[in-house]
Amino acid sequence: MKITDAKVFVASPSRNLVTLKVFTDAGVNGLGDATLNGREQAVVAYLQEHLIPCLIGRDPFQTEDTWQYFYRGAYWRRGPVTMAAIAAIDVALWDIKAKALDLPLYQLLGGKSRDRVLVYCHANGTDLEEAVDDVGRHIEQGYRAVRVQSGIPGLEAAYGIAKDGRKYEPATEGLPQETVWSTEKYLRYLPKLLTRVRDVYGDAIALLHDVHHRLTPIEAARLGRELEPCHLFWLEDPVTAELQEGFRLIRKHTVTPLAVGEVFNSVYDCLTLITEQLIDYIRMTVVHGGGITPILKLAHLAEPYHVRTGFHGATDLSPITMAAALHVNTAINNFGIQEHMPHAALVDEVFPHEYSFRAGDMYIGEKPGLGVDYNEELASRYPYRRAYLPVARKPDGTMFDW
Ligand code: GCO
Ligand code: MG
Repeated sequence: MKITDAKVFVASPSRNLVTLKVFTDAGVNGLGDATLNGREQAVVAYLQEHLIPCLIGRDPFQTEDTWQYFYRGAYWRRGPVTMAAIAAIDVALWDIKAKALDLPLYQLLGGKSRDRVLVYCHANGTDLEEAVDDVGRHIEQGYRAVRVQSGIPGLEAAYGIAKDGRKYEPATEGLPQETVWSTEKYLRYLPKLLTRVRDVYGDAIALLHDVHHRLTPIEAARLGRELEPCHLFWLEDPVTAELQEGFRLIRKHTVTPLAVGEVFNSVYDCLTLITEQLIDYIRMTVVHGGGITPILKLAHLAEPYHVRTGFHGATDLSPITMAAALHVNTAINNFGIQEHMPHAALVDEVFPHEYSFRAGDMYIGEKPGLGVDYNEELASRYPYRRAYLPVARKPDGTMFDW
């Protein structure tokens, strides 16, 4: 079998999504997600100008060699743009291989290790009461694991909070939205929020919270310690993670479980975190981590260190990435949890898929390949619109981490 062509589609069916379709001489096609929120066109150019010309004529079954060709074979390597582009190709090739063999993808990754995949949802509110109520609404929908975010008293905008009854979507058109962040206000408020949620809903629900990279290690250590009575499933991205050694300090002071990695794009970003058991859950996912080939290796590396997976699953990861993640989650032993932020109905229409949600779990289905299609005609009615993620500043104007 030979690859004959590859096309990149950029569409905005309620949000920007970049999709790669790879064609073969056997008539089997594969799909890959290449979306990098707020930087979409950089990945498009990387694919069209630099990778696709080298892809034509290759054997789609050689997933390992093709991955190494684009990663190891490149002098300038790593980084989110490069790795999202390589991921799109890798996933499309796995899709082709599984379709050609007439098997659901998970069968090629180790077969079934579980029947269903536990997911967590996002509950949020502009204040404590709203957030507490929203947790209840999600429990009613069947979720057994809930991430809670809330507006912070004294701050106008906070990460993860929906406005005007709409679903939360951080990227907006126009120039980047400027938000103000205060660590002091956040640290004073957060334990009250999570203590309240735990009191209202009891012990049976898994509770999660995303700090979104905004604390220093010692601040994160304080927060983790104060949250210990709440028995969180995890505290996510407590600090920016360029400095892996920073986690030693957090770990020394708290037993609150830690999750990190949605912005990672290489195993080297988390080698210390894993081998020194400084985290409990690794969140690097298929699209930003370079594809199924490296994510599978990462999961296997993490297994003996008691680190489980908790892949990123926000709406900027298309249904192709969700399906790929579910296949990996189904096959590996050290699966922990999967993030589930439902896509808009229009996105689900553009990407008809076999996976489904029931009573707090996702089910992957048995269709050959990934089990996702792409409705090109429908997508073409929604052209790309430039959008940016917000930026954050401290109250005195100093640039900060969003
Ligand atoms: C999460 C993430 C997202 C990111 C978003 C950026 O835990 O789901 O933090 O909400 O902010 O994916 O594009
Ligand atoms: Mg996050």
